[in-house]
Amino acid sequence: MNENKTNINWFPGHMAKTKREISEQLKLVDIVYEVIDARMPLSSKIVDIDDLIQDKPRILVVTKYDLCDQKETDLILDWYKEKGYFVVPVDLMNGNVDGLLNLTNRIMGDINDSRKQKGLQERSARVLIVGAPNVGKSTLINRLAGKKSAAVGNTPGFTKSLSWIRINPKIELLDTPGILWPKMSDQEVAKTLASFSSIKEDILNLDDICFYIIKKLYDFYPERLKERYNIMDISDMTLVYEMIGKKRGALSRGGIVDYEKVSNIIMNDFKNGSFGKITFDRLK
Ligand SMILES: Nc1nc2c(ncn2[C@@H]2O[C@H](COP(=O)(O)OP(=O)(O)OP(=O)(O)O)[C@@H](O)[C@H]2O)c(=O)[nH]1
Ligand SMILES: [Mg+2]
Repeated sequence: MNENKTNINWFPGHMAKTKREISEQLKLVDIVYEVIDARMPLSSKIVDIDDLIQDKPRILVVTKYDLCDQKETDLILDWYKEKGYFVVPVDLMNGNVDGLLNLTNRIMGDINDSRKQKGLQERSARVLIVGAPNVGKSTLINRLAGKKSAAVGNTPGFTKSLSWIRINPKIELLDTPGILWPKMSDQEVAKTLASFSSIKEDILNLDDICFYIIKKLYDFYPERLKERYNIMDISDMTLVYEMIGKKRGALSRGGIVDYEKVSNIIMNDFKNGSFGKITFDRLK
């Protein structure tokens, strides 16, 4: 198996550029939707987002709620709520986004009240979506915009012209989401993100991610690991791989277990939801 890759390069220059672009865009927006993944509501959170969006009202939009272990995820969402966040879980595949739209209108109502007091006109809410890779930003935009979406024109005076999509008479959305990075320097966070494909598999090696997935399943969902692979002890990962390889026929010529095939089996099973609804984060 491959040796551990311990140092991850997060391209700080690229990150700084993205942040600069987002802070430019922020001048034009009223409300930020910060998108996080319900299966990793802590790990997929952008760490230094508060500096970036400062006092803009923000809603934590928790996507993939249909895929998470709701009991565990709700504990973390309650904790966010206690800290004063607006939190809206969504299932973008089957559910609706009415709760998110209603909350947006409510927040914008307050903004418009204070605009009126200053003698300014009421206006529609301008929303910017930010979040880590693969958390569902584009799906959210498409879901909000629906079929009746139409670009409402570019904002002048900006180097890259921005397109706004009108969601309804009261809400407009910036059509390109801002992609930001969570706390990748933390190996645990990086591996959780890799497990749910929020960072590319080639950044961390596949065996490391699979070991991590097996370990997390063992810690949090041991009965499911037992059910699928008949594994009850993970003290020796080589044995774990042997078991899975034999059980699933991942053998090379001569009947020797093919470790690479086993890693692919684990990853595919995990991605296909074979272990059921899962949440990998826990409050400390
Ligand atoms: N089951 C389920 N899948 C979702 C949900 N939201 C998004 N997805 C899936 O998650 C994957 C990533 O969604 P995208 O919308 O492309 O994510 P993104 O944040 O735009 O990703 P990048 O553009 O790569 O940063 C897609 O396969 C979506 O179908 C959800 O609420 N439930
Ligand atoms: Mg996208």
